[in-house]
Amino acid sequence: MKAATLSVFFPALVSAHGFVQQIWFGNNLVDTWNPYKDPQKNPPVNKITRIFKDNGPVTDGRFTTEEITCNIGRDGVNNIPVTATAQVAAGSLIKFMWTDWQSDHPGPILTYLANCNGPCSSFSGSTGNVWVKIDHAGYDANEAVPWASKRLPTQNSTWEVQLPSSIAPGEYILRHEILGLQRTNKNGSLAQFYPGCHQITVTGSGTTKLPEGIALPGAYQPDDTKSIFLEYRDISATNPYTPPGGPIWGDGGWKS
Ligand SMILES: *[C@@H]1O[C@H](CO)[C@@H](O)[C@H](O)[C@H]1NC(C)=O
Ligand SMILES: *[C@@H]1O[C@H](CO)[C@@H](O)[C@H](O)[C@H]1NC(C)=O
Ligand SMILES: [Cu+2]
Repeated sequence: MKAATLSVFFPALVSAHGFVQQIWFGNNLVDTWNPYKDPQKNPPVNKITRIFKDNGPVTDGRFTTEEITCNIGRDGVNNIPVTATAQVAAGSLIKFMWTDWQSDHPGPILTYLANCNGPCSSFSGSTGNVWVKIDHAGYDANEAVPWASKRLPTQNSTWEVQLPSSIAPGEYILRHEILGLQRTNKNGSLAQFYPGCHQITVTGSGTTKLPEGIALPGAYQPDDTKSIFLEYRDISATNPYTPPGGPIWGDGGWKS
């Protein structure tokens, strides 16, 4: 009874799902799209985050569609560009502040950049190999809590990523995502992707262009038993995990 009442008022806190509610861009804290507060606002808010409908995941049957690009939109309309961007210097430390993240979602945390090649307000991101991974963490046996997403509750639901310092100024989408593997065992249960797209204007004097990356939708496939459909309890120091989306790129080029 009490839990049901609470869930009406605090859906993000009670449910075992989540989204990024604020981001530190260097010393600048920016509120991102809140699907429980922002739709009601009048006049409408203009946040840096492409609108998504709730704190739930993009699951099987959906993650091969454009819903994976920037999460599931409202009223069946996906991946609509916004006009706002957050200004951030190349090389800055970015801190993604998730809603209170429950520890029952073992899996990787992934962050990508796409160059909007002009204003992000006229760039989709749903086609082409435009997504370049700049950070990922999966299962690290050297950590006290090996799964990246299970470490979130131990660090105030915060995840830090360094922007490459060599990238050319301009508008980019910063796409940050958790994949929950708790139900992706061999019996065909559900993968849970929690992506979000945040539009940024990178400043600085860098000259490096992003290389070719991966396509979303496209790179995540239902026959992927290496990174998406597996029994997470089988992963260990001797049976390592490979996050989906390929290698990481940054200053100095491609890394593992
Ligand atoms: C922890 O996260 C909350 C919510 O995002 C934030 O308000 C608070 O400042 C954070 N605390 C620290 C120490 O970073
Ligand atoms: C998968 O299904 C089989 C047959 O129903 C069952 O024996 C097995 O325990 C299940 N495995 C998992 C990981 O749930
Ligand atoms: Cu969940």
